[in-house]
Amino acid sequence: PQPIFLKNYLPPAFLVQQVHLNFLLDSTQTRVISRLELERNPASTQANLPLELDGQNLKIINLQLNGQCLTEADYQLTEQQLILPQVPDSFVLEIEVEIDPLNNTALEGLYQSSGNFCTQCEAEGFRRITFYPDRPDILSKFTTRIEADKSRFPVLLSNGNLIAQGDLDNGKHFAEWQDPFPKPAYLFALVAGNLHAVKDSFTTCSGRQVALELWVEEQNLHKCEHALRSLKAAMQWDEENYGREYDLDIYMIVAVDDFNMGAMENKGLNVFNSACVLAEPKSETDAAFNRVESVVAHEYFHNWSGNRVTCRDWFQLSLKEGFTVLRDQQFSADMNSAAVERIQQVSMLRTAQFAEDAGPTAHPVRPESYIEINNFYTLTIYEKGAEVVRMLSELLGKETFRKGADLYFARFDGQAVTVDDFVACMAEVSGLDLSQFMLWYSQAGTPEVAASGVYNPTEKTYTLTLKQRTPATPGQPVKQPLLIPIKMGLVGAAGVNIPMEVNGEFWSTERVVQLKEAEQSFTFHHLEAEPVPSLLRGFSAPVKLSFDYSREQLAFLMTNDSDGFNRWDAGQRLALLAIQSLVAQQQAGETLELDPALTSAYEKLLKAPVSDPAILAEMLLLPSEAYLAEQYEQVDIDAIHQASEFARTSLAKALYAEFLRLYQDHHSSADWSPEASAVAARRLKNVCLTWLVATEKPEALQLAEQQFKQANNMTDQLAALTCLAHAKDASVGKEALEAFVKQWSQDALVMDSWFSVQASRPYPDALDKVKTLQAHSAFSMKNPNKVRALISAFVNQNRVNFHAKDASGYQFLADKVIELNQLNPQIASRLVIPLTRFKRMDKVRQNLMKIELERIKQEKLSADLFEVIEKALQ
Ligand code: B3K
Ligand code: ZN
Repeated sequence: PQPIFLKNYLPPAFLVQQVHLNFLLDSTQTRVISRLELERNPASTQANLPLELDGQNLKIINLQLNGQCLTEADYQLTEQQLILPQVPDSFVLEIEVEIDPLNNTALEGLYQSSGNFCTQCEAEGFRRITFYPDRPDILSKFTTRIEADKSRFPVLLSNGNLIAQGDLDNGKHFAEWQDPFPKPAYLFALVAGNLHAVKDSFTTCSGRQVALELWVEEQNLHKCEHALRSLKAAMQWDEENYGREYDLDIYMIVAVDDFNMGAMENKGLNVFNSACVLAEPKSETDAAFNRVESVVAHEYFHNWSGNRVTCRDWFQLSLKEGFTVLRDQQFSADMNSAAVERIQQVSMLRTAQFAEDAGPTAHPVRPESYIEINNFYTLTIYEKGAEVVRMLSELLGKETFRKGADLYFARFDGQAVTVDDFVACMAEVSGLDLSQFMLWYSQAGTPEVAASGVYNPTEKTYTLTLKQRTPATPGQPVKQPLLIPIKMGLVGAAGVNIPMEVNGEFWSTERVVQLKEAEQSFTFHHLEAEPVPSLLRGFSAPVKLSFDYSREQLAFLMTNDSDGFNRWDAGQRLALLAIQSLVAQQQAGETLELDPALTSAYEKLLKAPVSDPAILAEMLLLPSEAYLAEQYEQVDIDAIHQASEFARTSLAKALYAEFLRLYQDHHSSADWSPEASAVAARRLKNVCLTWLVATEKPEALQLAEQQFKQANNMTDQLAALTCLAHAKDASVGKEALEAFVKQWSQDALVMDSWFSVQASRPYPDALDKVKTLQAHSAFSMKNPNKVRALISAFVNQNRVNFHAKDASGYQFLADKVIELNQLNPQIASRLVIPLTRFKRMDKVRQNLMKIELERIKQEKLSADLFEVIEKALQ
C-alpha cells in the first residue's frame, strides 16, 4: 500500500450531477444498478483526463455509456478502480454490479447486522457498493430505489424524503427515496429490515414540523425515549446557540448491533451503534445515558458542520470532527454540570490523546499523509481538534466566535472546504492574525509549558516565566513555538483573586495570556505577599503545564481556586506527587509510606459540607495508572500499580468512616431519577463504595452485595458488581457474576458490561478468564462491541496484566489481531495500538512487544494494520 499526500491534492476531473441507485437486496447476491450523470469539471486543472471510478470487491454485471454496452476493451479494471480512458465531456454511465453483504465482516459498505441490511460509507465504504468517484469533494443529488422481500424486510429506508413505495410480485416490495441536498457519497445510507419505530416530532424555529423516527429491533422499543429527548434538545440548542435550523422534513436514526464506531451522520438517516442510542435505567448506566445524549447531539450537529459544509479531502477530517466535538461538548456542558464535563474530557485527553501524541502513530490535527484513512479517526483528530477550535473561541470571545461560525456556514454552504477556510472566517470576523495559530493544525505532539515564578519582596513584584517546547514526533524533528492561550489568575491569602497589574497595564483578576515565543516573562506589581498562580484555568490549551508547586500550595488551590477545573487539577497534582514518591520508594525497595499531605487533603474534602456532589466525586478519584504512566519517560508498570494500590488502600483504611458516612448520606432507595442531582448522588455514592471495598473489609463487601441485590438501576448494580468482581479473592464476586448473567443474558448491551468487568479484574487470573469467555455464547469476534468489551477491556483497562512479564498478554493480543486482520481490519488496527507503544517500556518488555509485532507483520496485512505496524517498527 502506498501513502497519499495532502500536497498532491487535485480537483476532480469529473463531477456527478445526479445519481440514481437501484438496490435489489439479497444476502449474498445484491444487485446495485446505478445511473450517473457525469460531466467534466470546469475547475479541473488538466485536460482530457480519463474517468476514474473507485470500486472494491465488486462484480461487474453490465456497463453502459449513453445507452451503449461497454466491453472489456473499453475500460481497465484494477483492484481499486475502474478506468474509462475515452469518454465524452458529458454523459450518462449505467453500472450494474453484484455484492455480497452477508460475508462483509469488515462492516464497511453494505452489510447485514442481526439479519437487517445497513450501510457504513464514511470514509471510503461507498466504493464497496458500486463504482463511483468516492471522494468528499464530489457532491451529487441522490435518488435511491430499494427492492426487497416484504416479509423479511418490511422497512426500507434511505436519505431524504420518501417519494414512492409499493408492492411487487413474488412477495417483494419497493421504496424510493430522494435527497434534495447534494452530498458526497460518504453520507449515503440505506437500511432495510424488520424494524420498529418510536416516532416524535420537532417544530423548528421557523415553524416547520420535522418527523423524528428512531428505528430499532422490537425488543429495544423501551430503550428509545432518552435518545429522542436528547435529539429534540440538540435541535433546539443548535438553533439557539449557532442559529442552525434542520433542513429536511424527516430525521431518522437506526440502531444496529454491529458497528465499527459510535454512529454515523448520514444525511437524514443516521445509523447508530446500539450502544450509543439505546438507554433505559434498569439496563444502562448514567454514563451510558450521558454517552447517548452526546453522540445523538454530535451526529445531529454534523448536519451543518459536516453535511451542509463538508470536507474537501480526508486530510481535513478535523474540520468537521473537531468542530462538531466542540459543539457536542458545549451542548453537554449546558445540559449537565459544565465543570464535571470539562474534567472528564480533559482526563480523557490527557491520558489517551497525549499518549497518542507521544507514540509512533502521532500525527497532526491535519495529517500530511495517510495510507488508510480509517486509521485517522483518532483522539487527535477528534479531541485535540476540538481543543484547537475551543482555543479559537477563547481567543475570539463567544460573540465573535459565533460571528465566525455564521460566516463559515453562510459562505461555504453546499461546498467541500478546508481547515484554512474555517480559520480564515475566524480571522476575518476578529481581525486577528491567526497565521501562527495554524501551527496547531500542522504540528504533532503535545507542547510542554514550564512555568516558574519569583517573588521579590522588596519590589513587591512577582515574575512569571513561561517556556514552551514541543518534543519531536515521527517525521517532525523540529518544532516551532505555538500560540498558547493560558488563562490565569493570581490567588492571594484567604483565597482572593488578586487584580493583576503588569507594567502599568491593569488586567483584572483573570486573563488569557498569549504565549507566543519560546520563552516569555510577565512581571506583576504591587503584591504585598507572594501569590499562588492559578494557571491554565479550564484547561485553556491542550498542553502539559508544569509548575513547581509545594504541597501546601496545591492543598491551598484545591480549596481556594475560583476555577472549578483548577481546584480539581490541584488535587490531581497533589495525588500525583504522592503516588510518584511511592513509585520511587517501591523502586528503591523501601517500605511504602503515603504522604500525609494527601491524606489530610482527602480528609478535608470528606469532612467539608458537600456543596457539589458531582465535583466532589471527581475530586475523590485518584489519577489512573494510565495517566501516571504518561508522566514517565521510562514506565515501570509494576511499580506504578503497586504504588497506586498502596495509595488506594491506605487512604481507604485511614478514612473509612468518612467514606462510609458519605456513602450513607447519598445512598437512596427512592425510585430512579434522571435528575442531575440524583445522577451526582449515585456517582458520589459509588465512588465511595469503591473506596470502602478497597479495604477488603467484610462489612464493605457486604455493603456491595446488598447494593447489588437491591439496585433498581444499572448504575448501582454495575458499580456493586465491579466492586465484588474486583475483590482480591475471586470467589467473592462469583455469585453476583452468575446472578447478573442470568438476569441479563438476553440483553447484548448489558452483556458487554459483564465481559468488561471480568476482563478488567486487576489480578493475574484475568487473562485465563478472558480466554474462557471467548467461548461464551454471547461473545463473537465478528461483533465490534464484543471485541471491545472483552479484548480491548483487557488490553486497555488491565494494564498490569496486559504487560505481564511472561508476555502472555502480548501474545494473546497478537493472536487476536491476526484473527481480526481477516475479519475486520478497522477493529484490528485499533486493537493493536497498545502493543505499538513500547518505547517507554523497560528493555525486556520492549523486546517482547516487538517480537509480537514482528509476528503480526508476517501475515498478509490489510492496509489498516500495515500502516500502523510499519510506523511502530520504524
Ligand atoms: N463520522 C463518523 C465516523 C465514521 C467512521 C469511519 N471509519 C462518526 C462521527 O464522527 O460522527
Ligand atoms: Zn463526528
